[in-house]
Amino acid sequence: MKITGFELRRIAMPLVAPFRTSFGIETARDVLLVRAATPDGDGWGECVAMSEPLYSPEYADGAAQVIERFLAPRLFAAGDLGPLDVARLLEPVRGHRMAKAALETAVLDAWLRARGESFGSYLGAVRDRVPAGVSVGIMDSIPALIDAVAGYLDQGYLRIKLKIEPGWDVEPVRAVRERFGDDLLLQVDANAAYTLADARVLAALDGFGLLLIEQPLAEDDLRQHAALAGMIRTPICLDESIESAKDAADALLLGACRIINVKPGRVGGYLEARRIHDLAQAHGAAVWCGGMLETGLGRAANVALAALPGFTLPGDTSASNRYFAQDVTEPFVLGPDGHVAVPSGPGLGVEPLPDVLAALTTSTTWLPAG
Ligand code: NPG
Repeated sequence: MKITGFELRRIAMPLVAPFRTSFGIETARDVLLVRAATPDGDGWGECVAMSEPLYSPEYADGAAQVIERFLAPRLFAAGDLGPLDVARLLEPVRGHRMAKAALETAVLDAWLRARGESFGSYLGAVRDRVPAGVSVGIMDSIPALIDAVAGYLDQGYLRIKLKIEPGWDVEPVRAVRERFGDDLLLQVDANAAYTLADARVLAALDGFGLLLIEQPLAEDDLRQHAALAGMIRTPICLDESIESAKDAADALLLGACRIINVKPGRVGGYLEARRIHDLAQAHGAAVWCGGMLETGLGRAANVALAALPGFTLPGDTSASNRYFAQDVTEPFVLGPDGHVAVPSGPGLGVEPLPDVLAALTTSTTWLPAG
């Protein structure tokens, strides 16, 4: 396939409510979109890097720059290419997985659209809809948290993830359990906010029947996660620590986690995400699909990935209106059964709405091939 150029487009998406995690508060999503232009049509990739390097070292301005200066030129120099070539061609550039993932996704989308095949079909989806979980940010008070959770359960979400940090952990979990009962599928996410010295607080969560605790410790410490696993009963799930299938293999072999949150952007793309799925399945470990406040473009691909057979836990694959009053595509909606439909059209199966895209765009840069 011939790529004639990449368009880098920045869009500003206001959030319906501030989203607070242990690493910061988001009030708007500053998104970098990549459009791959080919003679047979376009493909889209969404870069999940945030505007600041707080969740990971990548950030949107840096991703745009590394694509422009180092990544796109490597793809242009290769001439004709397919989606399986992208990671190999970009491999000499260290890191920058979110930037690489956006390029690979745009190429894969263009390629699949030209072939008339959907992301789900290509990746190996076995379901046409996926159960939706929702991530609930840190709140100012327990009553505000209870109201937020009640609202999401009324909408039909099947699983609740509470963001936690030191000082906002046992009490909010206890309050949600007491109010909504033991049957609620409940998990927590610390975004690396604790140390091994906090093991007693983390063990205090054992009594609440959580599905998992996500990324309690620092991203670069698999061994301490393995040690923590011996001190608490709640299964450990890793997110930030897993940047590749190799990391996943290390973590599973070390006993650092029993579950993996697969975020395609964090691991360099959907093809590496599928490798992690395959590896975890072979190892008997569960995976689920994470989210990074994606627009409908990124959400479409995530929902397709979440439909693979090893994705046995509900993901952060919520409806568009969890975050945005106006999505850039037709919105993803929560069905009455708490599921989101997997798009079946070619490629991502969704298109940016031209007027909405234009209204949200803050800048565009055209990178021509050759
Ligand atoms: O539903 O898209 C979503 C967001 C789910 O909590 C969520 N994401 O740590 O997993 C996370 C968190 C996140 C958001 C991480 C934005 C990084 C950026």
